[in-house]
Amino acid sequence: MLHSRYKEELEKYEKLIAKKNQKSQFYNGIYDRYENPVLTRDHAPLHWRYDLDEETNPYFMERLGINAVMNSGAIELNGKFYLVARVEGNDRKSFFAVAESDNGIDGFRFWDYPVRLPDTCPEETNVYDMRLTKHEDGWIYGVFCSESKDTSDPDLSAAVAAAGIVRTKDLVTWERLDNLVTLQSPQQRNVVLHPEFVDGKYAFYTRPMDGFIETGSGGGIGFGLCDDIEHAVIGEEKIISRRVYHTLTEAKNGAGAVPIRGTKGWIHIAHGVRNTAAGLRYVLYVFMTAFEDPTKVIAEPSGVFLVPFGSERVGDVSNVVFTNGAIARENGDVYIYYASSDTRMHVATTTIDKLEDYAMHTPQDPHRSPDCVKQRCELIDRNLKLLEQER
Ligand code: M1P
Repeated sequence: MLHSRYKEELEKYEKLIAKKNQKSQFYNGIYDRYENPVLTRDHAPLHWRYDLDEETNPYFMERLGINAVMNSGAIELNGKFYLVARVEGNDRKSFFAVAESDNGIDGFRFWDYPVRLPDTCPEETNVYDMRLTKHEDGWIYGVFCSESKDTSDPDLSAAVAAAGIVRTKDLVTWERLDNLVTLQSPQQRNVVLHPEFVDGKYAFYTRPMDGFIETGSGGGIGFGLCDDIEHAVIGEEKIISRRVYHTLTEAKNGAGAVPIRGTKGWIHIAHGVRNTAAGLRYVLYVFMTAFEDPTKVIAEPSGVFLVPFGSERVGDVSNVVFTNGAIARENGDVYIYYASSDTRMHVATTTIDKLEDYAMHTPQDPHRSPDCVKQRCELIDRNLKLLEQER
């Protein structure tokens, strides 16, 4: 028999899903932030978490709790907004689940069942952070981190990260392809498939790593081509967004959302990591690459694009923002989905025009304090002159 407590909890749940979201007071001219997260662990349906039967669950306890809902791939299909979220159970294992909304800023509701990925890798322990690419070959690809225990290392935390690849036409049925092989790099995370063929080949943004956590000799975000997506092998990886001393990418960086086709080039929203006394701090940054050569950086605005803000700063892994999905609509609107502190999902909205203006007209990092002061004084000079004229 259905537990008597179910109705009460369902009312709370439906109230959460129906809660309207609105732009917050935050202003920087680049994007708008919103008051509420778009997905949290409380968005996980009750029937994923509770045994609803009074007989087998007399205290109406959560039997399979959800700990966090975060790093989500994003796609628009037939006018609807879909997030393929990383849902983390109380057991620390992540899985993927599709949440759907009519407007992209509120009303996200998970489908009844999580994604059931074909189980083709017996050694795989965890999967997370899927990037969804609507490829010009007609498929929707999901590229995600496939994590396994490193059995060659007695350290209990030693693991191996690889890029898993799946494809679908409808987000319901998924075909698993071979994991990506990168001949130059022992491990990979934050791999993103470019939406178009480059020189007739599939193109990936990679993040070469020596180990599971440390990128080591991996110099930044790489780029490589492969002939066969079903058995993807990349020979050469060329670093296109390099880690730089005393910048936000000093410790690591990684590709984020699938690059957005702008009017002047590809717009990349990536993450950068630096080490601090409080641990690693993850922020977002932007760069642009050329249409004719996606390995050529054409705009590198200095500094952070989006940082953990206010309550976003606290969570399971505090001081983190991370994106692996954005939706660019035909009318030029852009919805950037980002997780805060590995705990919940938010949206920030902007436009392709604004992103390009930001990328092209934010000055570059001069890399030294005296030059930064010079850069700022030039801005102040121009502004004070203008204010004087207007007086
Ligand atoms: O905990 C922060 C993020 O850490 C990893 O990112 P990276 O590989 O750049 O260190 C990812 O595991 C990501 O899921 C997580 O949000």
